Amino acid sequence: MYLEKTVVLESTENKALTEILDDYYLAYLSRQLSLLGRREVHNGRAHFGIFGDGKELTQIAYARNFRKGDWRSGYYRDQTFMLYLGLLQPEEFFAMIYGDTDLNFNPSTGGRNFNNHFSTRNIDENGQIKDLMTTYNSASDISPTAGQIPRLLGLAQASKLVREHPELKEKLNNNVNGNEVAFGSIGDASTSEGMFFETINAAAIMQVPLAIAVYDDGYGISVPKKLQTTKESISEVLKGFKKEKNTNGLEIYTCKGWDYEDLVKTFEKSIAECREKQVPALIHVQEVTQPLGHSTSGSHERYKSKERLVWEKEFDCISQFKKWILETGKADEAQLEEIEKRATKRARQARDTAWKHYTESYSAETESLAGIVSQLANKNIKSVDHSDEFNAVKNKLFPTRRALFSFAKRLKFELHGIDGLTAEKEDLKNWLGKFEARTKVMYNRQLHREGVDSTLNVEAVPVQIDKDAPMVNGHDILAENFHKLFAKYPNLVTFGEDTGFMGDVNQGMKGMQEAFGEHRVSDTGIRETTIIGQGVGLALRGFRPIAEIQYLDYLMYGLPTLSDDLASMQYRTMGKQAAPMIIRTRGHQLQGMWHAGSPMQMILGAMRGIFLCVPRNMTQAAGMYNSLLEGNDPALVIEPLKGYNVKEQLPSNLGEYKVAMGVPEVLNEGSDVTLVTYAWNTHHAVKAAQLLKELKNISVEVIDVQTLMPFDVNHRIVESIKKTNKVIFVDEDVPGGASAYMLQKVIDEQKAFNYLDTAPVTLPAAEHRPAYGIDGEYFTKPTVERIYDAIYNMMRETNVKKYPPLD
Ligand SMILES: Cc1ncc(C[n+]2csc(CCOP(=O)(O)OP(=O)(O)O)c2C)c(N)n1
Ligand SMILES: [Mg+2]
Repeated sequence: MYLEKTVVLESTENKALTEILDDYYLAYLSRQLSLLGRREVHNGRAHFGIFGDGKELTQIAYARNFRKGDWRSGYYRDQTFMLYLGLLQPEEFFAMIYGDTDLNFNPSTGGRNFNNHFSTRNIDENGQIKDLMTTYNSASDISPTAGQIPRLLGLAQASKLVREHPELKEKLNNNVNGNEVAFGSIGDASTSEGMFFETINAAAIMQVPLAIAVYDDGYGISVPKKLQTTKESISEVLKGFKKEKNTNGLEIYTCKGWDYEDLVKTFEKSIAECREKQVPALIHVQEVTQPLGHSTSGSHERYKSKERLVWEKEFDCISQFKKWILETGKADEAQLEEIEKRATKRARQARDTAWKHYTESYSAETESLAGIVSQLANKNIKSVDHSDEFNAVKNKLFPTRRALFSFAKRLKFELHGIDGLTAEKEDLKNWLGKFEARTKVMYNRQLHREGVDSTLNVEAVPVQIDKDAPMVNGHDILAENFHKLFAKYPNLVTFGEDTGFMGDVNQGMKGMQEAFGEHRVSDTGIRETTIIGQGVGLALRGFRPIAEIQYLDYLMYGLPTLSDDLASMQYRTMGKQAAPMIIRTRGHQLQGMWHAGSPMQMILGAMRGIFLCVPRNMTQAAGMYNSLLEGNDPALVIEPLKGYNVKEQLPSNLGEYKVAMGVPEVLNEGSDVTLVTYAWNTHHAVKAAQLLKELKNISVEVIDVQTLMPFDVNHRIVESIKKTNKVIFVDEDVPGGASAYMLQKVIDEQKAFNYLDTAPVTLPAAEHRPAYGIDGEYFTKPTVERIYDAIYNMMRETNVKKYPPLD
């Protein structure tokens, strides 16, 4: 616990007393931090702040029960919880508000995330997830309300899996012991979110050690409980979930946020039972206050009634705690005053240290820029003397990199037209280069794993097909390959709708549950958000989960968790946290508005940070799974729905061969037009290429990108265009969707524009969803004939004589 202990006393009674006074110190310190933090924003030394005032006692009582190996997944009010465990230092509290980018000083966010968004490391620089039983652990916080809840399911499930299968312990490098609890926290209003209810239901069914404390301060910003929660009470609402004798369900507890004894008792009991029996617990902490209002962005006097404000003052948990200490004679006024003084001093010191650290981090760069500005001033040329503007930037109360960089860039623009000043121009150029490189590290790196565990490092291993290889259904290749993977990786688990008993709706997991057990291959309810959450939590604790979403069109139900949590995890923690999970789904084509969609643009836009694999057949899909399990990047694999019952040759090195990420494959060599595509359209493309060759002697180079994220890392496509001078992008997303993404990558990033002799073409699906049936699909999506038309017309553009109109 982070504290300067009051006095160390011997007897049990005295120990309890010391603990109480320590708690008072911590609650008071935390409140001072909130007060000072708010002031920093209002003084203009920080942009924004959100604090945990009013919730101090609740969190102390909650954190008391946290053990090494446990996991927290909470929200922005949890500063006292984190202080109690020593996971937050007062200095760091301020460093977060200022946005200090020094990861040593601001380890939770490195300046990337809001203040009070906490995290601990779960992965080391070598990509090893380990030693989690020796530390207090916290998933990294996100701002979307209730977004922290789905992952609790996986964090808790990991304990259950290991308790029931102790042999897993060793396979997880002893990162999970089986007795750990996943501690969640959420505001009362955020329980209105669907993902909260979905998680409660799943946890109550699965019976996992998950505790959720609801901090009920009666408001979600300004909107009161009566508009948020039925009967104005989440514990009342959830009564139907309550565990009865011989049923599954949830234990529900209530207590009051200003009553220290009640809080301590309730949390002790609820967490002990949750830990021992692995029954989820909901602790509804009522009558909580929010003395400083929601955040620094507003004032609660605007929407709280006078009576409420009076009540909040009286029932402030620290005032009530003090009253109780005095009334029960545990300490006198003078003792408490001494504690208060000490806490206030500590908070101020922390603020000053953090501010100094933040501002000094600018010193070297500011000074070297000052040198350039004064060199210019010494030239005695009025137009190049920018000392005054520079001093204004330098003396800003709140220094920012933006102000410095913007000044330096503009200075560069100004000097550009002026003759001479060679040395100064060179110095400025160097300054800008160095500054930008440093800023990039601070803000633009770590979207994906960058060390030895980057999946980009996994090299391709060719698939081996023996001469007499049998032709089997696509799903058999997947199933046999998964069989090898489950044997090879003892921490591999999979789950989803119909994944377990049935082996998924398309039989890719056929026989897996029988072979590897229900704990590793399991069914879930229909609940895409928490299927993803389950994966995130399990991956954080060292499992390798494959979370199955039954069809690509239903990925949308899991999208918030994929986008807000999984995709941003690596980035928002600067690589300190990774959840290397695979999302397995299937889609693109198979007749039906919600069974044939290909919403790639949605994924490309919302899921940067997650690899996107788009195999054209099951041999390729299996090779992708083989690669992904060797790296630590999360990935989505979309198996082509039409391919399960198509025959493929059975490889002889299943589980071994690998597809390199971001490396396209040329399926058909050609010299007239480059056709770039992926997934099922590769088949249409190859057929169209054959037909064009046969009928018109047009030679098409067909390129399968294999993965959309990463995309053609070695710029293979532009090499093809250098030869053909024409490019067409074919896919079955909406116009302006993934085809436009590929176009941007190739034309803009790979600079293919210089090599084109006709306009680049995109051939996507129609704007609407794919209509039902063979015809509905045919007249919505790209086809062999449409590809033929498009390519012929491109040829015609450069040689009208040779290629007369098709009609
Ligand atoms: C999905 C989403 N919607 C809206 C918001 C904006 N927002 C931030 S906090 C908040 C209120 C949350 O209230 P509550 O859950 O009671 O927590 P409290 O702040 O009162 O502790 C809202 C609406 C958000 N962050 N995320
Ligand atoms: Mg609230």
